[in-house]
Amino acid sequence: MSNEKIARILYEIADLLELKGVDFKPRAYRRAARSIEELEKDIAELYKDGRLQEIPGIGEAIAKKVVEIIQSGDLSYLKQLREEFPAGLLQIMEVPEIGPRTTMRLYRDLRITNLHELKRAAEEHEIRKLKGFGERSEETILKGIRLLEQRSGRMLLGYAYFYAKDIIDYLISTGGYRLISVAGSLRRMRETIGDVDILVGSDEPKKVMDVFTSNPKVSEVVVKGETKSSIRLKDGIQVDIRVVATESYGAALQYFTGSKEHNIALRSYAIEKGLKINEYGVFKKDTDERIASKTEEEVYASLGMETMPPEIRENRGEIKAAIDHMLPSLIELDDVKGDLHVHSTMSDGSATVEEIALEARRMGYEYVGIADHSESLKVARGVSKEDLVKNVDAVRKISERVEGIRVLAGAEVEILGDGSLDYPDSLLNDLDFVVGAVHSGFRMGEKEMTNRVVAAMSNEYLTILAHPTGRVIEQREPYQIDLDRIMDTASENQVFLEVNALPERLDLNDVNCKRAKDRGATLCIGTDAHSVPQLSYMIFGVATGRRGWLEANDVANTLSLKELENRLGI
Ligand code: DGT
Ligand code: CA
Ligand code: CA
Repeated sequence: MSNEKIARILYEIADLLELKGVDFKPRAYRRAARSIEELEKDIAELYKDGRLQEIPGIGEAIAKKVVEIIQSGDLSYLKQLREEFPAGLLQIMEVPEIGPRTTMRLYRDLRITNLHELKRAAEEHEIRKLKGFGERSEETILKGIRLLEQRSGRMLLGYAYFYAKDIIDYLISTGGYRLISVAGSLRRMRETIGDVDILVGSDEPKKVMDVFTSNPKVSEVVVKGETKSSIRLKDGIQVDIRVVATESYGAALQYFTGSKEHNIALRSYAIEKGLKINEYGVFKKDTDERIASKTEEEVYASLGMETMPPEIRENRGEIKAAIDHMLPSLIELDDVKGDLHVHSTMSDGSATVEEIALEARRMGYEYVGIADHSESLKVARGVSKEDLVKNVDAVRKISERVEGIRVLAGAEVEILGDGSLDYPDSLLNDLDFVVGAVHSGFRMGEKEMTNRVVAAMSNEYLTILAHPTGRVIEQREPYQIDLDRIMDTASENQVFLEVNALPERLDLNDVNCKRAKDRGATLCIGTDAHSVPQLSYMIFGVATGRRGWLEANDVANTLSLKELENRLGI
Protein backbone atom coordinates (compact mmCIF):
# COMPACT_ATOMS: atom_id res chain seq x y z
CA MET A 1 0.00 0.00 0.00
CA SER A 2 1.64 3.22 -1.15
CA ASN A 3 1.88 6.45 0.85
CA GLU A 4 -0.32 8.08 -1.71
CA LYS A 5 -3.12 5.51 -1.38
CA ILE A 6 -3.10 5.78 2.40
CA ALA A 7 -3.20 9.55 2.17
CA ARG A 8 -6.14 9.32 -0.20
CA ILE A 9 -8.07 7.19 2.29
CA LEU A 10 -7.45 9.73 5.05
CA TYR A 11 -8.56 12.57 2.79
CA GLU A 12 -11.75 10.72 2.05
CA ILE A 13 -12.40 10.22 5.75
CA ALA A 14 -11.91 13.96 6.24
CA ASP A 15 -14.45 14.73 3.51
CA LEU A 16 -16.96 12.28 4.92
CA LEU A 17 -16.56 13.58 8.47
CA GLU A 18 -17.07 17.07 7.16
CA LEU A 19 -20.29 15.95 5.49
CA LYS A 20 -21.41 14.58 8.83
CA GLY A 21 -20.80 17.99 10.31
CA VAL A 22 -18.05 16.78 12.66
CA ASP A 23 -15.78 19.57 13.92
CA PHE A 24 -11.96 19.52 14.13
CA LYS A 25 -11.45 15.88 13.17
CA PRO A 26 -11.51 16.53 9.40
CA ARG A 27 -8.65 18.93 9.81
CA ALA A 28 -6.66 16.37 11.80
CA TYR A 29 -7.16 13.75 9.09
CA ARG A 30 -6.14 16.18 6.35
CA ARG A 31 -3.03 17.15 8.25
CA ALA A 32 -2.08 13.49 8.69
CA ALA A 33 -2.77 12.81 5.00
CA ARG A 34 -0.58 15.69 3.96
CA SER A 35 2.34 14.58 6.12
CA ILE A 36 2.09 11.09 4.68
CA GLU A 37 2.13 12.50 1.16
CA GLU A 38 5.22 14.50 1.99
CA LEU A 39 7.09 11.56 3.55
CA GLU A 40 10.34 10.73 1.86
CA LYS A 41 10.23 7.15 3.05
CA ASP A 42 7.80 4.38 2.40
CA ILE A 43 5.32 4.43 5.27
CA ALA A 44 5.41 0.62 5.48
CA GLU A 45 9.03 0.90 6.65
CA LEU A 46 8.11 3.28 9.46
CA TYR A 47 5.33 0.90 10.38
CA LYS A 48 7.73 -2.04 10.59
CA ASP A 49 9.97 -0.05 12.88
CA GLY A 50 6.99 0.96 15.03
CA ARG A 51 7.62 4.61 14.25
CA LEU A 52 4.29 5.72 12.75
CA GLN A 53 3.61 8.19 15.53
CA GLU A 54 6.78 10.07 14.69
CA ILE A 55 5.05 11.35 11.57
CA PRO A 56 3.79 14.87 12.27
CA GLY A 57 0.04 14.94 12.78
CA ILE A 58 -0.27 11.21 13.45
CA GLY A 59 -1.42 10.38 16.95
CA GLU A 60 -2.56 7.14 18.43
CA ALA A 61 -6.00 7.06 16.82
CA ILE A 62 -4.88 7.75 13.28
CA ALA A 63 -1.84 5.48 13.65
CA LYS A 64 -4.19 2.62 14.53
CA LYS A 65 -6.14 3.20 11.35
CA VAL A 66 -2.98 3.36 9.28
CA VAL A 67 -1.92 0.02 10.76
CA GLU A 68 -5.25 -1.52 9.80
CA ILE A 69 -4.87 -0.21 6.25
CA ILE A 70 -1.35 -1.58 5.93
CA GLN A 71 -2.26 -4.96 7.41
CA SER A 72 -5.58 -5.56 5.68
CA GLY A 73 -5.48 -3.20 2.70
CA ASP A 74 -8.76 -1.76 3.89
CA LEU A 75 -10.36 0.20 6.70
CA SER A 76 -13.63 -0.74 8.38
CA TYR A 77 -14.12 2.80 9.68
CA LEU A 78 -14.09 4.14 6.12
CA LYS A 79 -16.58 1.54 4.95
CA GLN A 80 -18.85 2.45 7.80
CA LEU A 81 -18.63 6.17 7.00
CA ARG A 82 -19.22 5.56 3.33
CA GLU A 83 -22.44 3.75 4.08
CA GLU A 84 -23.88 6.81 5.72
CA PHE A 85 -24.01 8.79 2.46
CA PRO A 86 -24.56 8.28 -1.26
CA ALA A 87 -21.15 8.09 -2.95
CA GLY A 88 -22.01 10.93 -5.33
CA LEU A 89 -21.96 13.47 -2.53
CA LEU A 90 -18.19 13.43 -2.46
CA GLN A 91 -18.17 14.41 -6.12
CA ILE A 92 -20.55 17.25 -5.41
CA MET A 93 -18.07 18.54 -2.85
CA GLU A 94 -15.48 18.70 -5.64
CA VAL A 95 -17.49 21.41 -7.37
CA PRO A 96 -15.69 24.70 -6.70
CA GLU A 97 -17.51 26.79 -4.10
CA ILE A 98 -19.67 23.93 -2.88
CA GLY A 99 -18.63 22.87 0.58
CA PRO A 100 -19.92 20.13 2.85
CA ARG A 101 -22.67 22.28 4.32
CA THR A 102 -24.19 23.14 0.94
CA THR A 103 -23.82 19.54 -0.18
CA MET A 104 -25.81 18.36 2.83
CA ARG A 105 -28.50 20.99 2.31
CA LEU A 106 -28.92 19.95 -1.32
CA TYR A 107 -29.07 16.31 -0.24
CA ARG A 108 -31.51 16.78 2.66
CA ASP A 109 -33.84 19.29 1.02
CA LEU A 110 -33.70 18.31 -2.64
CA ARG A 111 -32.45 14.74 -2.45
CA ILE A 112 -29.57 15.55 -4.78
CA THR A 113 -27.16 12.65 -4.57
CA ASN A 114 -24.78 13.10 -7.50
CA LEU A 115 -23.39 15.58 -10.03
CA HIS A 116 -25.88 14.66 -12.70
CA GLU A 117 -28.82 15.43 -10.42
CA LEU A 118 -27.15 18.62 -9.30
CA LYS A 119 -26.79 19.83 -12.85
CA ARG A 120 -30.38 19.05 -13.66
CA ALA A 121 -31.68 20.76 -10.53
CA ALA A 122 -29.70 23.90 -11.36
CA GLU A 123 -30.87 23.93 -14.96
CA GLU A 124 -34.49 23.40 -13.96
CA HIS A 125 -34.29 26.16 -11.35
CA GLU A 126 -35.04 23.88 -8.44
CA ILE A 127 -32.19 25.20 -6.37
CA ARG A 128 -33.36 28.80 -6.17
CA LYS A 129 -36.45 27.58 -4.33
CA LEU A 130 -34.29 26.79 -1.32
CA LYS A 131 -33.99 29.49 1.29
CA GLY A 132 -30.70 31.32 0.97
CA PHE A 133 -30.15 30.28 -2.65
CA GLY A 134 -30.98 32.27 -5.79
CA GLU A 135 -30.45 32.62 -9.49
CA ARG A 136 -26.82 33.47 -8.85
CA SER A 137 -26.25 30.27 -6.89
CA GLU A 138 -27.55 28.23 -9.79
CA GLU A 139 -25.25 30.03 -12.22
CA THR A 140 -22.29 29.47 -9.93
CA ILE A 141 -23.08 25.80 -9.55
CA LEU A 142 -23.40 25.30 -13.31
CA LYS A 143 -20.15 27.15 -13.89
CA GLY A 144 -18.47 25.01 -11.26
CA ILE A 145 -19.70 21.81 -12.88
CA ARG A 146 -18.38 23.00 -16.24
CA LEU A 147 -14.98 23.70 -14.72
CA LEU A 148 -14.96 20.26 -13.16
CA GLU A 149 -15.85 18.64 -16.48
CA GLN A 150 -13.12 20.56 -18.24
CA ARG A 151 -10.47 19.44 -15.79
CA SER A 152 -8.15 18.12 -18.26
CA GLY A 153 -5.86 15.81 -16.44
CA ARG A 154 -3.22 18.49 -16.80
CA MET A 155 -1.17 19.28 -13.75
CA LEU A 156 0.17 22.51 -12.39
CA LEU A 157 3.66 23.53 -13.44
CA GLY A 158 4.57 23.94 -9.77
CA TYR A 159 4.08 20.23 -9.15
CA ALA A 160 5.43 18.79 -12.39
CA TYR A 161 8.57 20.87 -12.11
CA PHE A 162 9.96 19.23 -9.00
CA TYR A 163 9.05 15.71 -10.14
CA ALA A 164 10.87 16.26 -13.42
CA LYS A 165 13.88 17.61 -11.56
CA ASP A 166 14.00 14.42 -9.49
CA ILE A 167 13.85 12.21 -12.58
CA ILE A 168 16.60 14.16 -14.34
CA ASP A 169 18.79 14.14 -11.22
CA TYR A 170 18.37 10.38 -11.02
CA LEU A 171 19.32 9.93 -14.70
CA ILE A 172 22.37 12.14 -14.27
CA SER A 173 23.58 10.54 -11.05
CA THR A 174 22.90 6.95 -12.17
CA GLY A 175 23.71 7.17 -15.86
CA GLY A 176 26.08 10.13 -15.95
CA TYR A 177 24.32 11.68 -18.95
CA ARG A 178 25.41 15.13 -20.06
CA LEU A 179 23.16 15.71 -23.04
CA ILE A 180 19.91 15.73 -21.13
CA SER A 181 17.06 18.17 -20.76
CA VAL A 182 13.38 18.49 -20.12
CA ALA A 183 11.52 19.36 -23.30
CA GLY A 184 7.87 20.07 -24.16
CA SER A 185 5.60 22.35 -22.17
CA LEU A 186 7.68 21.95 -19.03
CA ARG A 187 10.76 23.41 -20.66
CA ARG A 188 8.57 26.24 -21.90
CA MET A 189 7.24 26.59 -18.32
CA ARG A 190 3.60 26.59 -19.33
CA GLU A 191 1.24 27.04 -16.39
CA THR A 192 -0.12 23.52 -16.76
CA ILE A 193 1.62 20.43 -18.08
CA GLY A 194 0.04 17.51 -19.93
CA ASP A 195 2.97 15.14 -19.65
CA VAL A 196 6.62 15.59 -18.80
CA ASP A 197 9.01 15.13 -21.73
CA ILE A 198 12.68 14.30 -21.24
CA LEU A 199 15.29 14.10 -23.95
CA VAL A 200 18.65 12.37 -23.75
CA GLY A 201 21.40 12.41 -26.34
CA SER A 202 23.25 9.08 -26.17
CA ASP A 203 24.59 6.46 -28.51
CA GLU A 204 23.56 3.70 -26.11
CA PRO A 205 19.78 4.10 -26.02
CA LYS A 206 19.06 0.72 -24.47
CA LYS A 207 21.07 1.54 -21.39
CA VAL A 208 19.27 4.85 -20.96
CA MET A 209 15.92 3.07 -21.06
CA ASP A 210 17.04 0.63 -18.39
CA VAL A 211 18.19 3.41 -16.10
CA PHE A 212 15.01 5.39 -16.73
CA THR A 213 12.68 2.52 -15.86
CA SER A 214 14.75 1.43 -12.86
CA ASN A 215 13.91 4.62 -10.95
CA PRO A 216 12.30 3.54 -7.65
CA LYS A 217 9.75 6.34 -7.96
CA VAL A 218 8.22 4.67 -11.01
CA SER A 219 4.90 3.02 -10.29
CA GLU A 220 4.18 1.74 -13.78
CA VAL A 221 6.09 1.35 -17.03
CA VAL A 222 3.53 2.26 -19.68
CA VAL A 223 5.70 1.47 -22.70
CA LYS A 224 9.34 0.56 -22.96
CA GLY A 225 10.75 0.83 -26.43
CA GLU A 226 14.21 1.12 -27.94
CA THR A 227 14.32 4.89 -28.08
CA LYS A 228 11.10 5.98 -26.44
CA SER A 229 9.55 4.97 -23.14
CA SER A 230 6.80 6.23 -20.90
CA ILE A 231 6.43 5.73 -17.19
CA ARG A 232 3.88 6.75 -14.65
CA LEU A 233 4.96 8.05 -11.26
CA LYS A 234 3.17 7.29 -8.03
CA ASP A 235 1.12 10.45 -8.32
CA GLY A 236 -0.18 9.61 -11.77
CA ILE A 237 2.23 11.92 -13.59
CA GLN A 238 3.29 10.55 -16.96
CA VAL A 239 6.87 11.02 -18.10
CA ASP A 240 7.99 10.39 -21.68
CA ILE A 241 11.64 9.93 -22.48
CA ARG A 242 13.28 9.90 -25.87
CA VAL A 243 16.84 8.99 -26.66
CA VAL A 244 18.43 10.41 -29.79
CA ALA A 245 21.86 10.13 -31.36
CA THR A 246 24.28 12.66 -29.88
CA GLU A 247 24.81 14.28 -33.28
CA SER A 248 21.13 15.20 -33.61
CA TYR A 249 20.55 16.19 -29.98
CA GLY A 250 20.11 19.90 -30.77
CA ALA A 251 17.58 19.32 -33.53
CA ALA A 252 15.62 16.91 -31.36
CA LEU A 253 15.67 19.28 -28.40
CA GLN A 254 14.38 22.05 -30.62
CA TYR A 255 11.65 19.83 -32.05
CA PHE A 256 10.45 18.29 -28.79
CA THR A 257 10.48 21.58 -26.94
CA GLY A 258 7.84 22.93 -29.29
CA SER A 259 5.45 24.45 -29.05
CA LYS A 260 3.72 22.76 -31.88
CA GLU A 261 2.61 26.19 -33.14
CA HIS A 262 6.18 27.46 -32.99
CA ASN A 263 7.44 24.41 -34.88
CA ILE A 264 4.83 24.78 -37.58
CA ALA A 265 5.72 28.44 -38.14
CA LEU A 266 9.41 27.57 -38.11
CA ARG A 267 8.90 24.87 -40.70
CA SER A 268 7.14 27.20 -43.14
CA TYR A 269 9.87 29.77 -42.70
CA ALA A 270 12.48 27.10 -43.46
CA ILE A 271 10.64 26.09 -46.61
CA GLU A 272 10.65 29.72 -47.79
CA LYS A 273 14.42 29.66 -47.45
CA GLY A 274 14.75 26.43 -49.41
CA LEU A 275 15.39 24.39 -46.27
CA LYS A 276 13.71 21.53 -44.42
CA ILE A 277 13.60 21.09 -40.65
CA ASN A 278 12.67 18.06 -38.58
CA GLU A 279 13.79 16.34 -35.39
CA TYR A 280 17.00 15.14 -37.10
CA GLY A 281 18.24 18.49 -38.32
CA VAL A 282 18.03 21.26 -40.86
CA PHE A 283 18.57 20.09 -44.46
CA LYS A 284 18.99 21.73 -47.83
CA LYS A 285 15.82 21.00 -49.72
CA ASP A 286 17.37 20.16 -53.07
CA THR A 287 20.40 18.12 -51.99
CA ASP A 288 19.19 16.78 -48.60
CA GLU A 289 22.52 17.83 -47.15
CA ARG A 290 22.30 18.26 -43.38
CA ILE A 291 23.54 21.71 -42.37
CA ALA A 292 22.76 21.76 -38.64
CA SER A 293 21.75 19.32 -35.87
CA LYS A 294 24.19 19.21 -32.96
CA THR A 295 23.00 22.12 -30.87
CA GLU A 296 19.87 24.23 -30.76
CA GLU A 297 21.94 27.33 -31.43
CA GLU A 298 23.25 25.79 -34.66
CA VAL A 299 19.76 24.84 -35.72
CA TYR A 300 18.37 28.34 -35.25
CA ALA A 301 21.50 29.96 -36.71
CA SER A 302 21.16 27.86 -39.87
CA LEU A 303 17.73 29.46 -40.32
CA GLY A 304 19.19 32.94 -39.78
CA MET A 305 17.83 33.32 -36.27
CA GLU A 306 19.05 33.94 -32.77
CA THR A 307 18.04 31.22 -30.33
CA MET A 308 15.00 32.28 -28.39
CA PRO A 309 14.41 31.26 -24.78
CA PRO A 310 12.04 28.23 -24.64
CA GLU A 311 9.47 30.21 -22.62
CA ILE A 312 8.55 32.40 -25.60
CA ARG A 313 8.35 29.69 -28.26
CA GLU A 314 4.59 30.00 -28.72
CA ASN A 315 4.44 31.63 -32.15
CA ARG A 316 3.65 35.00 -30.66
CA GLY A 317 6.18 37.07 -32.58
CA GLU A 318 9.36 35.39 -31.36
CA ILE A 319 10.40 34.15 -34.81
CA LYS A 320 10.36 37.62 -36.34
CA ALA A 321 12.16 39.02 -33.29
CA ALA A 322 14.83 36.31 -33.59
CA ILE A 323 15.40 37.16 -37.26
CA ASP A 324 15.52 40.91 -36.57
CA HIS A 325 17.89 40.59 -33.59
CA MET A 326 15.14 42.06 -31.47
CA LEU A 327 14.73 39.28 -28.90
CA PRO A 328 13.99 40.60 -25.42
CA SER A 329 16.57 40.05 -22.73
CA LEU A 330 14.20 38.22 -20.40
CA ILE A 331 14.19 38.63 -16.63
CA GLU A 332 16.06 35.91 -14.74
CA LEU A 333 15.62 34.51 -11.26
CA ASP A 334 18.94 36.09 -10.31
CA ASP A 335 17.61 39.56 -11.15
CA VAL A 336 15.07 39.30 -8.33
CA LYS A 337 16.22 41.23 -5.26
CA GLY A 338 13.31 40.54 -2.96
CA ASP A 339 9.77 39.29 -2.44
CA LEU A 340 7.01 41.71 -1.48
CA HIS A 341 4.20 39.28 -0.74
CA VAL A 342 4.88 36.97 2.17
CA HIS A 343 2.54 35.85 4.97
CA SER A 344 3.78 35.10 8.46
CA THR A 345 2.36 33.60 11.64
CA MET A 346 0.90 37.04 12.30
CA SER A 347 -1.95 36.00 9.98
CA ASP A 348 -2.36 32.63 8.27
CA GLY A 349 1.26 31.80 7.41
CA SER A 350 3.26 29.08 9.14
CA ALA A 351 6.66 30.83 9.33
CA THR A 352 7.71 33.52 11.79
CA VAL A 353 8.98 36.84 10.49
CA GLU A 354 12.45 35.88 11.63
CA GLU A 355 12.37 32.55 9.77
CA ILE A 356 11.24 34.39 6.65
CA ALA A 357 14.02 36.95 7.01
CA LEU A 358 16.69 34.28 7.40
CA GLU A 359 15.52 32.29 4.39
CA ALA A 360 15.21 35.42 2.25
CA ARG A 361 18.76 36.36 3.17
CA ARG A 362 19.94 32.85 2.37
CA MET A 363 18.30 33.18 -1.05
CA GLY A 364 20.42 36.26 -1.67
CA TYR A 365 17.61 38.80 -1.41
CA GLU A 366 18.23 42.38 -0.27
CA TYR A 367 14.73 42.76 1.14
CA VAL A 368 11.59 40.83 1.96
CA GLY A 369 8.15 42.29 2.58
CA ILE A 370 5.76 40.92 5.19
CA ALA A 371 2.20 41.33 3.93
CA ASP A 372 -0.23 39.68 6.30
CA HIS A 373 -3.98 39.77 5.78
CA SER A 374 -6.06 42.68 7.03
CA GLU A 375 -8.84 42.77 9.60
CA SER A 376 -11.86 41.85 7.46
CA LEU A 377 -10.43 38.61 6.12
CA LYS A 378 -11.41 36.62 9.18
CA VAL A 379 -10.88 33.20 7.60
CA ALA A 380 -7.20 34.03 7.18
CA ARG A 381 -6.85 35.44 10.70
CA GLY A 382 -6.73 39.02 9.42
CA VAL A 383 -4.79 41.39 11.67
CA SER A 384 -6.80 43.90 13.73
CA LYS A 385 -5.89 47.58 13.63
CA GLU A 386 -4.48 47.43 17.14
CA ASP A 387 -2.34 44.40 16.38
CA LEU A 388 -1.10 45.93 13.13
CA VAL A 389 0.63 48.72 15.03
CA LYS A 390 2.37 46.18 17.28
CA ASN A 391 3.27 43.93 14.34
CA VAL A 392 4.87 46.75 12.40
CA ASP A 393 6.99 47.51 15.40
CA ALA A 394 7.98 43.85 15.75
CA VAL A 395 8.90 43.58 12.05
CA ARG A 396 11.09 46.67 12.27
CA LYS A 397 12.90 45.27 15.30
CA ILE A 398 13.60 42.01 13.48
CA SER A 399 14.77 43.97 10.45
CA GLU A 400 17.33 45.70 12.63
CA ARG A 401 18.39 42.52 14.37
CA VAL A 402 18.89 40.34 11.28
CA GLU A 403 21.83 41.74 9.42
CA GLY A 404 22.22 41.78 5.66
CA ILE A 405 18.57 42.05 4.74
CA ARG A 406 15.82 44.63 5.19
CA VAL A 407 12.48 43.28 6.31
CA LEU A 408 9.73 45.62 5.15
CA ALA A 409 6.54 46.05 7.13
CA GLY A 410 3.52 45.88 4.86
CA ALA A 411 0.08 44.34 4.69
CA GLU A 412 -2.15 42.60 2.19
CA VAL A 413 -5.18 44.81 2.62
CA GLU A 414 -8.68 43.84 1.56
CA ILE A 415 -10.18 45.95 -1.20
CA LEU A 416 -13.70 46.29 0.19
CA GLY A 417 -16.84 46.24 -1.91
CA ASP A 418 -16.85 50.00 -2.40
CA GLY A 419 -13.17 50.16 -3.34
CA SER A 420 -12.00 51.51 0.00
CA LEU A 421 -9.15 49.77 1.81
CA ASP A 422 -9.57 47.76 4.99
CA TYR A 423 -7.29 49.99 7.12
CA PRO A 424 -7.54 53.79 7.51
CA ASP A 425 -4.98 55.95 5.73
CA SER A 426 -3.39 56.89 9.05
CA LEU A 427 -2.37 53.25 9.53
CA LEU A 428 -1.40 52.67 5.89
CA ASN A 429 0.86 55.70 6.14
CA ASP A 430 2.88 53.89 8.77
CA LEU A 431 3.56 50.87 6.54
CA ASP A 432 6.53 50.51 4.18
CA PHE A 433 4.31 49.17 1.40
CA VAL A 434 0.70 48.15 0.85
CA VAL A 435 -0.60 45.24 -1.22
CA GLY A 436 -4.28 45.52 -2.16
CA ALA A 437 -6.37 42.45 -2.95
CA VAL A 438 -9.90 41.35 -3.76
CA HIS A 439 -10.92 38.28 -1.78
CA SER A 440 -14.68 38.83 -1.63
CA GLY A 441 -17.60 39.81 -3.81
CA PHE A 442 -16.15 38.03 -6.86
CA ARG A 443 -19.45 38.02 -8.67
CA MET A 444 -19.81 41.73 -9.27
CA GLY A 445 -20.48 42.91 -12.80
CA GLU A 446 -17.52 44.11 -14.83
CA LYS A 447 -18.21 47.80 -14.45
CA GLU A 448 -18.70 47.67 -10.70
CA MET A 449 -15.63 45.48 -10.19
CA THR A 450 -13.46 47.70 -12.36
CA ASN A 451 -14.59 50.85 -10.53
CA ARG A 452 -13.97 49.14 -7.22
CA VAL A 453 -10.39 48.21 -8.07
CA VAL A 454 -9.64 51.53 -9.78
CA ALA A 455 -10.87 53.31 -6.64
CA ALA A 456 -8.47 51.24 -4.54
CA MET A 457 -5.64 52.04 -6.94
CA SER A 458 -6.33 55.72 -6.44
CA ASN A 459 -5.39 55.44 -2.79
CA GLU A 460 -1.94 57.01 -2.61
CA TYR A 461 -0.70 54.33 -0.21
CA LEU A 462 -1.39 51.37 -2.48
CA THR A 463 1.88 49.92 -3.78
CA ILE A 464 0.87 46.65 -5.43
CA LEU A 465 -2.37 45.20 -6.79
CA ALA A 466 -2.25 41.49 -5.88
CA HIS A 467 -3.45 38.72 -8.22
CA PRO A 468 -5.30 41.18 -10.44
CA THR A 469 -7.81 38.77 -12.02
CA GLY A 470 -8.52 36.48 -9.08
CA ARG A 471 -8.41 33.33 -11.17
CA VAL A 472 -7.38 29.99 -9.67
CA ILE A 473 -6.24 27.58 -12.35
CA GLU A 474 -8.93 25.02 -13.18
CA GLN A 475 -10.86 26.06 -10.09
CA ARG A 476 -12.05 29.62 -10.39
CA GLU A 477 -12.53 31.78 -13.46
CA PRO A 478 -11.15 35.32 -13.38
CA TYR A 479 -13.66 37.81 -12.06
CA GLN A 480 -15.11 40.20 -14.61
CA ILE A 481 -12.88 43.21 -14.86
CA ASP A 482 -11.73 45.61 -17.56
CA LEU A 483 -8.05 44.75 -17.52
CA ASP A 484 -7.07 47.44 -20.01
CA ARG A 485 -8.42 50.07 -17.64
CA ILE A 486 -6.68 48.44 -14.67
CA MET A 487 -3.39 48.39 -16.58
CA ASP A 488 -3.73 52.01 -17.66
CA THR A 489 -4.57 53.05 -14.10
CA ALA A 490 -1.57 51.09 -12.84
CA SER A 491 0.63 52.94 -15.25
CA GLU A 492 -0.81 56.38 -14.41
CA ASN A 493 -0.91 55.94 -10.63
CA GLN A 494 2.35 54.00 -10.49
CA VAL A 495 0.79 50.99 -8.82
CA PHE A 496 2.64 47.74 -9.48
CA LEU A 497 0.62 44.87 -10.92
CA GLU A 498 1.45 41.59 -9.28
CA VAL A 499 2.53 38.42 -10.97
CA ASN A 500 1.44 36.10 -8.18
CA ALA A 501 3.78 33.12 -8.23
CA LEU A 502 1.63 30.53 -6.46
CA PRO A 503 1.39 27.59 -8.88
CA GLU A 504 -2.41 27.61 -8.76
CA ARG A 505 -2.63 31.36 -9.39
CA LEU A 506 0.09 32.67 -11.75
CA ASP A 507 -1.90 35.87 -11.94
CA LEU A 508 -1.32 37.97 -14.03
CA ASN A 509 -0.74 35.17 -16.52
CA ASP A 510 1.83 35.22 -19.35
CA VAL A 511 -0.34 36.90 -21.96
CA ASN A 512 -1.51 39.57 -19.53
CA CYS A 513 2.06 40.28 -18.40
CA LYS A 514 2.89 41.22 -21.96
CA ARG A 515 -0.26 43.27 -22.28
CA ALA A 516 0.49 45.15 -19.04
CA LYS A 517 4.04 45.86 -20.15
CA ASP A 518 2.84 47.10 -23.53
CA ARG A 519 0.46 49.47 -21.73
CA GLY A 520 3.28 50.92 -19.68
CA ALA A 521 2.59 49.24 -16.35
CA THR A 522 5.29 47.94 -14.00
CA LEU A 523 4.93 44.39 -12.69
CA CYS A 524 6.00 42.97 -9.35
CA ILE A 525 6.54 39.25 -8.82
CA GLY A 526 5.40 38.04 -5.40
CA THR A 527 5.17 34.51 -4.08
CA ASP A 528 2.23 34.91 -1.69
CA ALA A 529 4.21 32.36 0.35
CA HIS A 530 2.50 31.03 3.46
CA SER A 531 5.52 28.98 4.54
CA VAL A 532 9.30 28.99 4.17
CA PRO A 533 9.48 26.45 1.29
CA GLN A 534 6.92 28.44 -0.68
CA LEU A 535 9.39 31.31 -0.99
CA SER A 536 10.96 29.18 -3.73
CA TYR A 537 7.83 29.59 -5.87
CA MET A 538 9.47 32.79 -7.13
CA ILE A 539 10.81 30.71 -10.01
CA PHE A 540 7.28 30.14 -11.34
CA GLY A 541 6.46 33.83 -11.19
CA VAL A 542 9.67 34.62 -13.04
CA ALA A 543 8.84 31.95 -15.63
CA THR A 544 5.40 33.47 -16.16
CA GLY A 545 6.99 36.88 -16.60
CA ARG A 546 9.47 35.41 -19.08
CA ARG A 547 6.61 33.86 -21.03
CA GLY A 548 5.14 37.38 -21.08
CA TRP A 549 8.37 38.81 -22.52
CA LEU A 550 9.21 40.75 -19.35
CA GLU A 551 12.70 42.13 -18.88
CA ALA A 552 14.25 42.93 -15.52
CA ASN A 553 13.41 46.62 -15.79
CA ASP A 554 9.70 45.82 -16.20
CA VAL A 555 9.65 44.27 -12.73
CA ALA A 556 9.74 46.33 -9.53
CA ASN A 557 11.37 43.74 -7.31
CA THR A 558 14.50 43.67 -9.42
CA LEU A 559 15.27 47.11 -7.96
CA SER A 560 18.08 47.18 -5.45
CA LEU A 561 17.12 47.97 -1.86
CA LYS A 562 18.32 51.56 -2.26
CA GLU A 563 16.31 52.06 -5.43
CA LEU A 564 13.21 50.51 -3.87
CA GLU A 565 13.54 52.65 -0.75
CA ASN A 566 13.70 55.75 -2.92
CA ARG A 567 10.75 54.62 -4.94
CA LEU A 568 8.65 53.91 -1.83
CA GLY A 569 9.89 56.98 -0.01
CA ILE A 570 10.99 54.98 3.02
P1 DGT B 1 1.63 19.13 -23.05
O1 DGT B 1 2.35 17.86 -22.84
O2 DGT B 1 0.24 18.95 -23.52
O3 DGT B 1 1.70 20.03 -21.86
O4 DGT B 1 2.35 19.97 -24.22
P2 DGT B 1 3.72 19.69 -24.98
O5 DGT B 1 4.05 20.93 -25.72
O6 DGT B 1 4.73 19.16 -24.04
O7 DGT B 1 3.30 18.60 -26.05
P3 DGT B 1 3.65 17.05 -26.23
O8 DGT B 1 4.09 16.42 -24.98
O9 DGT B 1 2.48 16.48 -26.93
O10 DGT B 1 4.82 17.10 -27.31
C1 DGT B 1 6.11 17.58 -26.99
C2 DGT B 1 6.65 18.44 -28.09
O11 DGT B 1 6.78 17.69 -29.29
C3 DGT B 1 5.77 19.59 -28.50
O12 DGT B 1 5.92 20.71 -27.68
C4 DGT B 1 6.23 19.87 -29.88
C5 DGT B 1 6.54 18.50 -30.42
N1 DGT B 1 5.39 18.02 -31.19
C6 DGT B 1 4.48 17.15 -30.77
N2 DGT B 1 3.59 16.89 -31.74
C7 DGT B 1 3.92 17.66 -32.78
C8 DGT B 1 3.37 17.86 -34.09
O13 DGT B 1 2.37 17.29 -34.49
N3 DGT B 1 4.01 18.74 -34.90
C9 DGT B 1 5.13 19.40 -34.49
N4 DGT B 1 5.72 20.23 -35.32
N5 DGT B 1 5.66 19.23 -33.29
C10 DGT B 1 5.06 18.38 -32.43
CA1 CA C 1 4.52 17.26 -22.78
CA1 CA D 1 4.82 13.98 -24.45
